[in-house]
Amino acid sequence: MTTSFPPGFRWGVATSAFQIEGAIRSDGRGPSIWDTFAAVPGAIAGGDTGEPAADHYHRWRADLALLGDLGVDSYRFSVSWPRIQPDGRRAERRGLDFYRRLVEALREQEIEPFLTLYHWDLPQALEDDGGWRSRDTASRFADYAALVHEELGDVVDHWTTLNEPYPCAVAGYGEGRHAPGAREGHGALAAAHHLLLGHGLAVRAMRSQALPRHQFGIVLNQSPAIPVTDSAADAAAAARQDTLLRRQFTDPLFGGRYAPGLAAMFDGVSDFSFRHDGDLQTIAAPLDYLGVNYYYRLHVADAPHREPDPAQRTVTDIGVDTTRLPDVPRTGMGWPVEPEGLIEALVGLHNRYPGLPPMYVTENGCVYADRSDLADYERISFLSEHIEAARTAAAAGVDLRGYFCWSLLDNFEWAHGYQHRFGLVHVDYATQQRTPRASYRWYRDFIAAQR
Ligand code: IFM
Repeated sequence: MTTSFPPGFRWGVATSAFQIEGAIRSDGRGPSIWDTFAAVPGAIAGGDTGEPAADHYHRWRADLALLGDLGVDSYRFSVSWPRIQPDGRRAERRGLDFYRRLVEALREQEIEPFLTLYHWDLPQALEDDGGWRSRDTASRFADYAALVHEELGDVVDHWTTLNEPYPCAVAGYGEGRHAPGAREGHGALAAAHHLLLGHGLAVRAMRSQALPRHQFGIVLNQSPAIPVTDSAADAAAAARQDTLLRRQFTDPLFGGRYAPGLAAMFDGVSDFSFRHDGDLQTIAAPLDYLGVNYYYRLHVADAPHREPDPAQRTVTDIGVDTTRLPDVPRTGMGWPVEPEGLIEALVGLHNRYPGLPPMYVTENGCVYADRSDLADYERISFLSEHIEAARTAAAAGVDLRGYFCWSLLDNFEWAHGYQHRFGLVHVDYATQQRTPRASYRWYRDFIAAQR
């Protein structure tokens, strides 16, 4: 592999609060939408919940030792909103203190903290008031962001507002596959807008009290959509898929406009009155970085348009069939292994949006087996090929500043529960023993070779 990355390129790993912390009732934490969703029979595979996860809330010092041995210079993690504001409003000192201890210890190890404010764990109290359907949730998010930023701004420089608003909105409020489990079809569009508005309001609030060294960004999942044939119908279906998953977010953030075609995809059933004058300016305020999470491309075929069921409209009413995958290698999730998709994602963004801020690959990783596999050579191949793709994109002119592997530890994989293991480090959930996999040692040696 070619080993030249731009000077100062960051090497890291990523996690998120709900997926690793456990301790869902400790130190005043309030319930989140994922706690509520996990209690719904059948919502999560195996009936799994946010307990025990990797019990990181109690074992974080051991996990920081793993980071130190791995040799990463950066660590991307998220703050649990319901630890900080258990009811979405009142501040909980014990939650703030937990993250201060964590960040100060990272700094002692000379590991740069990349803090994400929202990785899907909305306080249930705010969902009870409408959740991301409600404009007020955007303001609540800005208040929360300002609070965390005020508390930790002396020790954290990299501030990410949202992780992947697409699944929050579409899987959460459109399809019901994720918390809060709402199947409201085009209602997902209002959720997506309010997430973006919350992002913009949060950046504005944090910038008003920021130090010059502070950087603000957002993380988006990017799955380029590829038509399965060269027919005009499949090409149009792929374009619709791209609009829904990517341009719904990137056009307002970096193009200063709402994605054209979004309304048409919903055949006039959608009401855009949730967009207010001035929102676009708030959302499109300049950022210091964009994080890209890349796992796979989507292979898209046109499908017959179904009339929306007024009681239960789902986003599949747009007539896109993503199930006809070509014959390519797949991961244990069934996701096609196509590192070239990472190049397409990064170069595509770079070309589409002049003035785009620098980018990081903020997540990339895989699962291959649901057994406890420590000799995970397939993961090593996957990571190696994707890192090479990142290098190719940087060589092609993309301003790429770093790469974060998903994930440090095995963790709670949302609706899949604990059956899928993304960790460089294996976690025995019964004993909480951590065992580094072959991929951990490979990544450690790879990072060392970059220095
Ligand atoms: O585990 C998730 C993460 O929370 C968000 N990005 C995708 C990962 C793998 O599915």
